[in-house]
Amino acid sequence: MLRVSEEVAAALREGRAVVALETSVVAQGLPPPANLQAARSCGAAVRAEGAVPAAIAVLGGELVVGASEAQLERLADPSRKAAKAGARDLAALCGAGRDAGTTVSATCAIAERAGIRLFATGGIGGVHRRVDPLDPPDVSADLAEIARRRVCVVCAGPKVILDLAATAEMLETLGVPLWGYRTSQLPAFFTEASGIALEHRFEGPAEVAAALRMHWELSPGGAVVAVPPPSPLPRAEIETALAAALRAAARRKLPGKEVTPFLLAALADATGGRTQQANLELLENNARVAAQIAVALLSARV
Ligand code: PSU
Ligand code: MN
Repeated sequence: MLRVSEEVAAALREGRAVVALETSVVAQGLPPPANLQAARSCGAAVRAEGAVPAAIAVLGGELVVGASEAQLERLADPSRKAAKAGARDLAALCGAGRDAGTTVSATCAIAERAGIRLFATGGIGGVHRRVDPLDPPDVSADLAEIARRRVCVVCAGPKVILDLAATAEMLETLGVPLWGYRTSQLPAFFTEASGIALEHRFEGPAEVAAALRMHWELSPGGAVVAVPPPSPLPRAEIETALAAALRAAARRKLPGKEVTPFLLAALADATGGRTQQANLELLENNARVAAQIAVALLSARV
């Protein structure tokens, strides 16, 4: 059912370290040329740590694991209008022969199926803030999917556009471990730490790998490793820009899937592109940490 690249298939067969990468960040999360740049720098960061990157995407109705440079270029081209795939969209998009970037939820589903245990992204989706209390609740499918897939998601916490405290609570409800990587506070994507305390902190890849091994003896589900961003932006400035962006999003009555890309683009505009630069840096950093954990995990079967 999966179209696995030769390189990724060989790595999995030989028991080498593999890191899944999502492509909604390429197709929807970042504009060109940053989107392709992000895909390339994450792939290179994974390789530099001795692991094999596996960019996951839907291309021409196939579930691709290990997208090529040409395939990434195709997803990064806005004129080709790739869809945004959550896990529940995969079967329909394949039936229709479409191209799509995979969100965290879709990437988790496909990575698990491929037997890939580590997955790096920027910031996970979560519980959205509500501007108008009459708006319907908007909770990213990422959370429920992480909960049911045997995948470790390495990220810089939930995206700062979200209700961070509610997202952390929801992960608790779903039984998803939320581990700080060299931090005791929940990171908040490209801003300074959230102030939300994390109960469990790890100092290096070997410790995370040992905890993952144990977790997967106890539970079939996923875990979240939250890594502070390398160049965080000041919280107050981002919150001010975000308040305006949230009001603009509410006025436009955007359909659910368009909310996250709209807010990220609005923050990039409001900060003269600084959020975008910080986003690129944290994506690459997360890819590096995920690769280190994937390598550390090789010393035991999971
Ligand atoms: N990380 C980024 N930028 C992004 C995303 C993650 O740095 O754009 C994507 C992920 O694919 C995530 C999705 O799954 O945004 C969440 O979208 P939503 O809130 O609509 O579920
Ligand atoms: Mn949503």
